[in-house]
Amino acid sequence: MKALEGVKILDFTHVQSGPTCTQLLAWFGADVIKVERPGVGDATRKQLVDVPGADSLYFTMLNHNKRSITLNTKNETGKEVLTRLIKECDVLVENFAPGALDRMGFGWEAIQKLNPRMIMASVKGFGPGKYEDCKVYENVAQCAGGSASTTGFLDGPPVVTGAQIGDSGTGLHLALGIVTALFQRERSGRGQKVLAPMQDGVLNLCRVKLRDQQRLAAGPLKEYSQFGEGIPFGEATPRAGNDSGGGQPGRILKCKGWENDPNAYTYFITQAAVWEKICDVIGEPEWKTRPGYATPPERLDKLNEIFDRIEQWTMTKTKFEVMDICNPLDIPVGPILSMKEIMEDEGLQKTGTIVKVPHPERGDYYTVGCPIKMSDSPVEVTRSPLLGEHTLEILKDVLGYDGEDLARVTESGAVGELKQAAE
Ligand code: CAO
Repeated sequence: MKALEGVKILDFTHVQSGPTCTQLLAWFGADVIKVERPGVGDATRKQLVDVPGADSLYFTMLNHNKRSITLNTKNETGKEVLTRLIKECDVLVENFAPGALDRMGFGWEAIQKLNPRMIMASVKGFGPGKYEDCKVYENVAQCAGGSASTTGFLDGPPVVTGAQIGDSGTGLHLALGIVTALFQRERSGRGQKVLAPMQDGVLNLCRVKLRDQQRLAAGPLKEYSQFGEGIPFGEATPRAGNDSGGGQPGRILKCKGWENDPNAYTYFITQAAVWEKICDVIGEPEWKTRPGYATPPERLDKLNEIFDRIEQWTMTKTKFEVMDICNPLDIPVGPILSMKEIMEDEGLQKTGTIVKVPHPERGDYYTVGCPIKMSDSPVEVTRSPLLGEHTLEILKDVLGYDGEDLARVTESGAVGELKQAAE
C-alpha cells in the first residue's frame, strides 16, 4: 500500500512547476491523470529534443508514474468528459496562465458546485495584486522572489541559480498544500482552494535574506566577506558570493586540479567548535591561541586571509581527499560535485535517488527519483506516459464509458485517437 493510494488527481499541469508537484503525488501513490490537448500535449514533450521523435527528457523527467488522457476541454463533449472527471477526482492541479480555467468554464465556483469535496490547487507566478495576471517562468520568479538580488558576487550583476527554486520549489510547496488540504478534508468533508504563487515560494526559500535585511538596521553583517574587506553596506541585503549563509563562515576553495577541472573545489566551513582541528590540519597551530584568531568574533575581519591560508592547503589535495581528511575530524566540508559525478554516484543509485528508466521511444535514461524516503510507502519510478496513452483506459475504468458512449465521445473529436496502452 502507498500513502496516497485511492486519491485521484486530475492533472492539468504543464512545463515544470505543476508537473513536479503531481509527480511527487504520483510517487506517494496517487492516481495522477494528466489531461493534455489532443495531438499537442504538454509543450515540453517537444522542447529540447535530443532523440528525434521521442518525448524529451524535459518531459519524461517530470512526468513519471502518471497516466495521460487527451481531451479537448474547449469542445462541448470534451467539457462533458471533464465534468465527469471532476466529479470522480479528489484534486485538480493546474498551472495555466491566470484566468485560463475560468475561460474554459471550470473556475473555482463551478468546480465547487460539481464536487464540493474537490481540492483545486494552482501555481501562479504572483499572488493577488498588481502582477496577478502575469505569465511567469522560473527565472522571473527567482528575480521577483529575492533570490537573484542576493545571489552572485558583490561586484557583479544579480545571478539566477541552477536550482529550479521557482518551478520545482513551488511545485513542492503546492504538494504540501494539497496533502494538508486532503488531511483537513478528512474532518471537514470539504475541499478547498490551494494557491502557491512562485514569487512567494522563492521568497520562502530566501527567508534568511529577509532576516539579513532587517539585521542591517543594527549594523554591518559581520559574517559577510565585505565586512572584512571594509566595503560599506547599502540599504539592501547584498550579494554574498559563496559566503556561508549562517553564523559559521564558509567559502568555496580550490582543490588539486582546479586549473583544468571546473569542479575541483570544496566547500569549507570554519565551524567554531572544530577551529583547533582546522588549525592543526592546515599547519597553523599557533592560530589556536593567537590574539585575533582564537575566537569567532575576532576572526570575522580576517576571513579572507584565513580562507586564503586554508585554500593553500586544499590546493594540495583533491576534493575527495579533503573530505576524507576532514570528515573524521568533524570539520564540515563538501566536494563540488558535477552532474556527471552525481549521475554516476553508486550511493545515490542504490537509494533510488538516481534511477535508470526504460522508455519505449527513447531507450534508457537517468532521472532523479523521489527525494523523500518513506518506510511504509516505497516508490517505484515508472516511465512517463506517451501522449494519450491511457485515454481509452481512463474513459472506461474511471468514467465507465461503454461502447456507445465511447463511440460518441471519439466521433466528437473531444479525445483524439484512442490508443491501447503500450507495454
Ligand atoms: N484543451 C483545450 N485547451 C487547452 C487544454 C486542453 N486540454 N489545455 C490547455 N488549453 C488551453 C488553455 O485553456 C489556454 O487557453 P486560453 O489562453 O485560450 O484560455 C491555452 O491552452 C494555453 O494556456 P497557458 O496560457 O497556460 O499556456 P502558455 O504556454 O501561453 O503559458 C505559462 C505558459 C507557463 C507562462 C503559463 O501557463 C503560466 O504563467 N502559468 C502559471 C505560472 C507557472 O506555472 N509558471 C511556470 C512555468 S514553468 O514550470
